[in-house]
Amino acid sequence: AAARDFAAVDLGASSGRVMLARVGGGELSLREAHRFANHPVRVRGTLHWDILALWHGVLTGLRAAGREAGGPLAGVGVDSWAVDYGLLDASGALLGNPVHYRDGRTDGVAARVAEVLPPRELYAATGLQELPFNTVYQLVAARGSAQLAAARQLLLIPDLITYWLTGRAGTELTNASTTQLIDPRTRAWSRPVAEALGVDTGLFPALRRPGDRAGEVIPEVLAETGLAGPVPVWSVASHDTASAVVGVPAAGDRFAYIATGTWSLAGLELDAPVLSEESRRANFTNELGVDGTVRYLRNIMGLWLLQECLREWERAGAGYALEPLLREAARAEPLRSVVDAGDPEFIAPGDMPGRIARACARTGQPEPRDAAETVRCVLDSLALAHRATVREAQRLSGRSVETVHVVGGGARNELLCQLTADACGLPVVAGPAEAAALGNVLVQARAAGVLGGGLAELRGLLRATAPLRHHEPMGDAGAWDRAAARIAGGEVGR
Ligand code: LFR
Repeated sequence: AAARDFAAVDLGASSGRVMLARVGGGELSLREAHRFANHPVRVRGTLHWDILALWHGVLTGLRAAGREAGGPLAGVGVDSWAVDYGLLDASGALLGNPVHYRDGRTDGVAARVAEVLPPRELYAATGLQELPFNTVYQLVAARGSAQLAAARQLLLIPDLITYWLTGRAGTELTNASTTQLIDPRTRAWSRPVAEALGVDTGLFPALRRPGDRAGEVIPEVLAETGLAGPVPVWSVASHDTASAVVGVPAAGDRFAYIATGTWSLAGLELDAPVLSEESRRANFTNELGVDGTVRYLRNIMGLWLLQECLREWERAGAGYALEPLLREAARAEPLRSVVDAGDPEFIAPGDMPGRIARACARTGQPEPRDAAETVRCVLDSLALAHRATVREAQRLSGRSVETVHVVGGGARNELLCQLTADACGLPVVAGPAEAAALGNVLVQARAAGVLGGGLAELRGLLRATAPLRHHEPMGDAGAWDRAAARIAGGEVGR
């Protein structure tokens, strides 16, 4: 079909962006219409998302996208990070700012929930890894609050933005699967889990699937953005990781992916969930993907470790530029010290260099002596966690892989990609960095009838159009084994 223009709204933990894509007739091109910072705000002890600032960024971005597009937009789709939500009152007004998943309100909640519903049963029913901030734990933490009592609807972040764009409320499935309230076998709400934990799934509007038409941009937003209507809004894989996996330029099924950004999400695309007790203990998750797929993966701390170090040094008045620091890190002694990059102790913000140094000391390793050594420790540790996760995922699922695809922002980090190839002992294909936005527009374009076929065809178009970098594994494979042995639990994560 002839090429059309689509806008992808992709909200990440450190920045949001509106990308303009041209798709069709063999073409797939993407450019950034607008990028804006995402600054979480702490007030009265709680860490919030500044959702109106994000909404403002979305509107500004849509205005820019509309201006730059050749003609009317054939669609808009929204994806973002997972698990977090806004509550609406009976009139549809937002009740307070959404709480950030890194807020401390969920501390200790998973343990309390475990007393009511044993982790074994929770995993068998939902297949979700235990992350302290899963939506279900946030809802248990919020139980009894005036806000939750006043709430008539709960909208996950991309669903909230989609609601403001269209006036229509829905719950998109890939992101719903991160709530820990969905049964990955039926791909519907798990009544037994909701009942056991006293969660009212009636707060969630009806489920929607990627490719469903969510609605169209309402007149108020058309006026605000200068877009020419009608503009359809499509449900995409609204969990950014689900969109990023659509955006993996893989051929066949013998591949692992690592979606890198604030987090590293490393794993496999499967046809069915793995709900074994062994899988639970290895803390693998079964999130839902497009076209009936399962994202079998583990959350690794990701570039958050590096971003937080940079913020801390900046606060201390010793700001470093990233590029020279990475060059110095590349020359630093390899594998001098490593930490467990799956450890939840690194989730909260604050003094990351100090926490890394203490983790090194605790495991009998030398503390990094300067910023470059700290950065090297972070990147070596991420590569080591990538390796452990890719290996474990294969073992637990019975699927073996030949290639590791690194997509997302971290694909631009050549040192991280090379270390990942070395650690995994597998070739790494790096790129595209904008996999989430690409996955978002591919699903829109298919829904709009501009593209056809399944994931294989969508990925074929990516391979034909996206610039990719190849890294062959090098170096001493045994050194990675020895480094892994230095950190307790390093081979199985948490
Ligand atoms: C990545 C991501 C992860 C999710 C984390 C928190 O951006 O969506 O998949 O576990 O953010 O929502």
